[in-house]
Amino acid sequence: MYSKRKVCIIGVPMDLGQTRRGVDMGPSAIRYAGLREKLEELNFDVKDHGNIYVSHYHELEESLKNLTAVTEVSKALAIMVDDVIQNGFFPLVLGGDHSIAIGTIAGVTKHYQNTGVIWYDAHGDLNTPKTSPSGNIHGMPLAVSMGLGHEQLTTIYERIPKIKAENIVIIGARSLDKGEKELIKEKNIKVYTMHEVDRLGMAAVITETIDYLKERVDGIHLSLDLDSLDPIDAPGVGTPVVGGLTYRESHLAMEMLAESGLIVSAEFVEVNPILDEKNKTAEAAVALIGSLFGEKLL
Ligand code: EXY
Ligand code: MN
Ligand code: MN
Ligand code: MN
Repeated sequence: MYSKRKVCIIGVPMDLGQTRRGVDMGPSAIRYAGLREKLEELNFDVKDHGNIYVSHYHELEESLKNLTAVTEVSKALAIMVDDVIQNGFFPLVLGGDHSIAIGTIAGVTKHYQNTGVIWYDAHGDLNTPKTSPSGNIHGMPLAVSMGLGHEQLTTIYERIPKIKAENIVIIGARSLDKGEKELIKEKNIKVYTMHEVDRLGMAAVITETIDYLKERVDGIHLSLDLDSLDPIDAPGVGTPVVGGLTYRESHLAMEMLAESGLIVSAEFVEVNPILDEKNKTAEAAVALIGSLFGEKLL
């Protein structure tokens, strides 16, 4: 079990799960925005494992774009996350595009009987090769973590429990494909789209999420895609969608999750500095991480 005060940063400069170059620089942008300083200010024992090796973009003929390379990175990341938890650290993974969640979640689930997942994202990332409109693997990681999708991706790590549909909560969705909507209905996955967030308010959404998960899971993984925020607050992402979560709603969400004590691992993904306004999106990521790790306003 990880200790509550030891955090290990892992960078994954992954841009192969989608086609917009630049998101491989996300880990550097987040570090440059003061991640380590923030965590040390909060009295955490911080270790930085550096970056997982990611090969350069290759034009290979594969059924899913860069399938082989994404598979290799996912395996290496799963091993590192597994090892970090084994050594008592909280794994804090920096993307890179959202395909990295395949590796992060595989490494985390080895340590829990029932891992919960909070998918904080404008998208569902629930596509399979059959339903994907793009063939981009960053639109598939949550389906893969449920055991649905290309066999090369769903078997990247030794026998690990797949994420159960009833242990997933998606927050911030506002761009779901037809196949994803069908899967959500078929598997009865709990989703708070922007409609529910607007109607209920973020405090109620997080309270309901914690109540829904806490009886069933022995730890929650937070997978936060910066495109969950409105592009006004997070312009530097590869697939921006208007009408998103505000900066303050997201801080409240992180502050409440910190209070719950249920978050055992986290990843912050899709920061693309090339598309950003200065380093605004990476700075938002660091600020939200601060709230997730207990930073108080007063
Ligand atoms: N649903 C679309 C697709 O599968 O191609 C767009 C996915 C965007 C994924 C970003 C990481 O959240
Ligand atoms: Mn190369
Ligand atoms: Mn995503
Ligand atoms: Mn997204």
